[in-house]
Order: sequence, then structure tokens, then C-alpha cells
Amino acid sequence: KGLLAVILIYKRRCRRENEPPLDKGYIPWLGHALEFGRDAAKFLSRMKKKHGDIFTVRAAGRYVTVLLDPNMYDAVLSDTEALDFKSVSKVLMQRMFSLTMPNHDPASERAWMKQHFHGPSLVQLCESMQNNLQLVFSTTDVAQNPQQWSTGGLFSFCYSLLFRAGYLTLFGVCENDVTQLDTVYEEFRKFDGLLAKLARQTEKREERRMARGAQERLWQLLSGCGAGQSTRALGSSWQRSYLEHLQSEEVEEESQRRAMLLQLWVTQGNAGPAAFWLLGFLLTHPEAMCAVRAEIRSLQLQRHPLANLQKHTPVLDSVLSETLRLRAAALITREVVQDKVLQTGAGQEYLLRRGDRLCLFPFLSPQMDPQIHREPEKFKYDRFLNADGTEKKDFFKGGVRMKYCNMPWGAGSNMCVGRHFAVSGIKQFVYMMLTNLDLELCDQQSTMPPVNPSRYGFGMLQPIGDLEIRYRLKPASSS
Ligand code: HEM
Ligand code: U51
Ligand code: U51
Repeated sequence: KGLLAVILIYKRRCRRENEPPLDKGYIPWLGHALEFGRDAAKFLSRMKKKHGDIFTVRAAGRYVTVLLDPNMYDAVLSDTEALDFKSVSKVLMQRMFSLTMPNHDPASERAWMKQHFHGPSLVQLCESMQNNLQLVFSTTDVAQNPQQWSTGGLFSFCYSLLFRAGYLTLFGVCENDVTQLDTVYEEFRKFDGLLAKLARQTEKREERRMARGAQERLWQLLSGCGAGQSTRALGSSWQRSYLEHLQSEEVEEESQRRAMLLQLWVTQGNAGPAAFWLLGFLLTHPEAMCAVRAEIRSLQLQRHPLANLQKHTPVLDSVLSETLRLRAAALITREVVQDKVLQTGAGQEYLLRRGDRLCLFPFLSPQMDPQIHREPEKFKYDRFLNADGTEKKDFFKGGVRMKYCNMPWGAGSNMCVGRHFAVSGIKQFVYMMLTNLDLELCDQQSTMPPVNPSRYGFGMLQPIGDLEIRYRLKPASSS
């Protein structure tokens, strides 16, 4: 009877005056949820064609208003009164990480993160990351058998190296036990592979069992060297500081343990995949590879200290921006906690209803918008370069200059806190691989593997399959 009432209530919803076009789909309650989850990019571009830059869809009992006009993103994201991040992240934390934190305050968490990932601490973290990348690289087969070619998948190669180095930097291992890294990486990949399903609650029973098992083992591995959770036993000062932060918020002990896995995903889940796409694009676009190698050679001739590497690589920066434009695809979701009026540039007004959700998807616009970027599906390494070699920042849509032509980090008050750390790590890694390795495709004809469409929404995309590469240490003289 309750169910019937719920169905009747949902059935009654219809578009009111001044509300965005409403598209409920044919399936009761579920609406468009399946199509949304299977391939959000495809689904949302279909809806965009049908309805324009703003519309409301039903997905699993929820009404989600989707906004795809980048000129409105700022105004929307700055209204944290009416649009709430907390309730959405609460649901996701529970589903993905089995984590509840009743006193959790995203604002103070953000402030705490900033202390570490901005300013002087950032410089230290980046240095430590550089050292750990070198350390991790030196333990690979290829570094230990000079002259000998190794083969393998580029995705695994990038993800495992960046993950291990990042893990050493932020979490650390017990008594220099580097074998722990292999275990953590393996369990993390199992878990990471199931995250999208957990978030949508579409996992099969067997998958649920696997995910929870990996979670359990990761909680254990992350909980420090000693038996109990004493802060002293933890491997790194960042992790200790995080624990103290949680304790100051009176998060209970079990949740403290579980929150470590959330942080592991937040800090390590994106850089590896980003580095994969970047190197993959270079390997499949020889003119881009040439341009990057030329830039590196000129840096070496000028004997730039590594610290300057961050500032003097316009070509590599453009390649990275282009990679993120094509493969960074977070879905920015907020809960509407007060009725709200949205104003379009054209002067039109749309009502948002309290209790609905609002989603922005910068991947569709500005990133893949053909009115802003010509041939948007194509990788063009110099898309973000001016003719004089400086960074290109002017992009137009219908004659109007765009404030945002690329939004891999989101925008406004919740913009990615870790973006400088991520960029630094990716650039260090790419530089290290290109200067230390002979790196080539196993099959010169191979193309980039396709994107896994079920991961739209979760940050950096991942491939289905991998790109087979061959690599060996460069003879010392030629590096
Ligand atoms: C938030 C993307 C790497 C930490 C975000 C958001 C995006 C994003 C789009 C905004 C979410 C929203 O507004 O709903 C990326 C991409 C990365 C990356 C593309 C790598 C290529 C990292 C790293 C860290 C990190 C390495 C940590 C060291 C965070 C945190 C937030 C966030 C803590 C939440 C900020 C807040 O709630 O105010 N990220 N990120 N991210 N990111 Fe990243
Ligand atoms: O939200 C539910 O209860 C299930 C809805 C399942 C269908 C789509 C999920 C989408 C839509 C838009 N509803 N909220 C947004 C959700 C996207 C989730 C991806 C978030 C990834 C977050 C990673 C931290
Ligand atoms: O629904 C949203 O608005 C969040 C979608 C965000 C998707 C990807 C952004 C992630 C990844 C890891 N990139 N940077 C980190 C960012 C995580 C943000 C913390 C959100 C907490 C969600 C709890 C599951």
C-alpha cells in the first residue's frame, strides 16, 4: 500500500510553469536510470539534442535537473545555500565506502586538505613524490635489466607506478616493507573496478562480495603498522594529520579506519589513469611526441633545475590540458535544498524544486562542445597553444569569449583541492618516463583503447582493455 502511494506521488509530477522541460522516460520510478548509468555522455547528449541546455530527467525515483550551459556554471556553484554538496557526498560515502560520518563537515575537511595540498606543504609533497617515483621506478624489471625490452599494458604500467609512488608519499609503508605496496595496489584495483557499480547500487551479489572483501583488506592494510590504531604507528605525517583531524571532529574509531580508504581513492584514483591517456595520445600521435621531446631536449640544454620544470613546459602543458579535456568527466551533483531560480544569459528564468538534484557535466560542454572546440573528439596536442608558443586561453562560442573552455577540476567553492599535486605528479612521471625509457607501441598500427562508458561521472575515465607497449632503459649516453 505504501509502495502504491509512492508510485502515485511520483506519477503526479508534471512540469510546472517556468520549470525546465521534464523527461520522465517510460519505465515507472526507474525512469532513465539505466541509460544514465550505462553511458552518461551518450544519454545526456541525446537529451541535450532533444531539450537544449537545461532539462529534468527522472532517475531511480529522483528528479535530476541537468544544466549544460557553461556560462551558468559559476552562478550555480557559488550558491551553496540552495545547492548542497554534503547530502550527495553522504550517500556516495555510504554506498562506495560503507562510511558514515555524522559530524562530517565538508568545509572543514576542505580547509584541512588545503593546508597540505596548497602553499609550502605542497612543495614538500611534490619533492617527496619525485623521490618516491624514482624509488618505485628503480624497483621495476626494466630498471634492473638494462638493454632488455619489457612488454606490457600502458594503463597498468602508469597506474601501478603512480599509485605506488603516491601511496609512499601520503600513506607510507611499515619498516620500508615495499612488498606491502603490491598488495595494496592489487586490492585497490579490484575495488576501483567496482566503484561505479557500488555508487549506482547495480552490483551483482558476487561483485558486492568481492568489493566488500577488498574494502575489508584495504581498511586493514591502511590502519597502520601496529596492532591498534595508534597515531604513532602510521606511516606518514599526512596520514597522521588526517587521523588527528578526524579525531578532532569526533569521528568514531571504526569510521576513522574506513575514511582512510576514501582518502586513498580521492588522492590516488585519478593521476595514474590521466598519465595513461597522456602517454597513450603521445604514442599514437607522432607529431605530438616529437614536439614534447623537442621541448624536453631544450630544457635539458638549458639545464633547468627540476623545480623549474613545472613552469617552462608550454607544450607538455597543452598536451595535458588536451588530455584532460578529452578524458576528465566528473559529474558535479548538488542537492537542491531551497527552491531556486536559475537565470540564463538570454534572460530566461527556470525554477528548481527543492528536493531535486542538479547536475553539471562539463565534459559535454565546454569540453566536447563543437561550437567551442573544432573537431572535439580529436586529440590536437597544440589546441591550447598560441602561435607564439604561449598558453592559449581565448575560446569563443557564438562570438562570446568563454570563461571556461576546459573544466577538468570543476569550479567554484568545491573545485578540486588536489589539482596542483595531481598536475605535478603527472608531469614528473611523464618527464621521467620519456627521459629514462625507450618507449614504443608493440604494434605501430594500434590505436587507443575505447573508454569504459560506465565510468562517466567519476573523474578521470579509464579504458576498456589496454595499449600494449614495449620499453627498455635508455643507454646512459643518449638520455
Ligand atoms: C574535487 C577532479 C585529482 C582531491 C574534485 C572535483 C573534480 C575533481 C571535478 C569537483 C567535484 C565537485 O565539485 O563535485 C580531479 C581530477 C584529478 C583529481 C580530474 C586528476 C587528474 C585529485 C587529487 C586529489 C584530489 C590528486 C588529492 C590529493 C579532491 C578533493 C575534492 C576534489 C578533496 C573535493 C573538494 C571539495 O569538496 O571542496 N576533483 N581531481 N583530486 N578533488 Fe580532485
Ligand atoms: O541517485 C540514485 O539514487 C540513483 C540514481 C542512478 C542514476 C544515475 C546516478 C546519477 C544521477 C546524477 N543522480 N545523481 C547523479 C548520479 C551520478 C553519480 C555519479 C557520481 C560519481 C561520484 C563519485 C564521487
Ligand atoms: O557528485 C559530485 O559532485 C562528486 C563527483 C566527483 C567525481 C570525481 C571527483 C573526485 C575525484 C577524486 N577527483 N578528485 C577527487 C574527487 C572527490 C571528491 C570528494 C567527494 C566525496 C564523495 C564521497 C564519495
